[in-house]
Amino acid sequence: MLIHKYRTIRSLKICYWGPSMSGKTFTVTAIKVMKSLENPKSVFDFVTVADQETGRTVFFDQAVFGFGNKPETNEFLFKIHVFTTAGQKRLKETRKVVLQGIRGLVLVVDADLDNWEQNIWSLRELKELKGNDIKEQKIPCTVFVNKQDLPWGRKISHRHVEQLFKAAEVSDLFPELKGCVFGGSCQQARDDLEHLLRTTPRDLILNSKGQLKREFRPKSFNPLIKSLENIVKQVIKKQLLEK
Ligand SMILES: Nc1nc2c(ncn2[C@@H]2O[C@H](COP(=O)(O)OP(=O)(O)OP(=O)(O)O)[C@@H](O)[C@H]2O)c(=O)[nH]1
Ligand SMILES: [Mg+2]
Repeated sequence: MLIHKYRTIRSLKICYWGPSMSGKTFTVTAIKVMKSLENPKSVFDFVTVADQETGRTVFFDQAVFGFGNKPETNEFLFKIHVFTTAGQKRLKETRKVVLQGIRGLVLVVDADLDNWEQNIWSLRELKELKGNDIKEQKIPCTVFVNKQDLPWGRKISHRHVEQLFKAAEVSDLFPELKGCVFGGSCQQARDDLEHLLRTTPRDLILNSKGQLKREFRPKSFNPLIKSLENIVKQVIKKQLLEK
């Protein structure tokens, strides 16, 4: 019965939201790379459109990932469409478009203390553009506090998220943050993966199908992947309860 219910779920759209240069594109790219290494079939699509000079997103990035392996098949129960917004202030109109039809949000916080105000600005804009829908439809979120590789004294951690949400006056939109806040660094994740691939023999880290064995996934990838897996679980649970 449960499987039957799952089949009725169509594509689910998740949006990564946060200020420019907070690491949205980097995070989704890192997840795509790890999923491709562990199970290439779980990545259906990946498109990123960036300004050639600055590397900043000009419209959005899109990735389509498979989630929930059907037992003993190569198929997935869910196709998750992941979008990142273009964070630059001048691209507000594109963000409005990307927000349409979202079922869940990953709020990417820039841990650099110098960017505290940018985080506030970005959260306030989310409230302005989508606040009513988030409240009425109870759109869930996870929070990924990126750039934890920055030195102490220059960064905020996952413990400061409540304070940040209060300052941005968005606490009412996301009242239940417990267990949904993850701190990590996509730069660290990339460095750790590079180090693994450079220093460890392939036949040790790859299985007979040429896929990266799960136990070799660098730990630094976990907060990135968990913030997505957690929102996917929240969204699916919500959809099932609503049916
Ligand atoms: N130190 C550090 N820097 C990071 C990290 N993640 C991202 N950055 C820096 O931030 C830059 C921008 O990252 P992107 O992923 O392109 O940022 P974005 O949020 O997609 O930016 P927009 O597309 O403009 O919205 C990177 O090139 C890095 O220099 C991190 O974990 N640690
Ligand atoms: Mg981007």
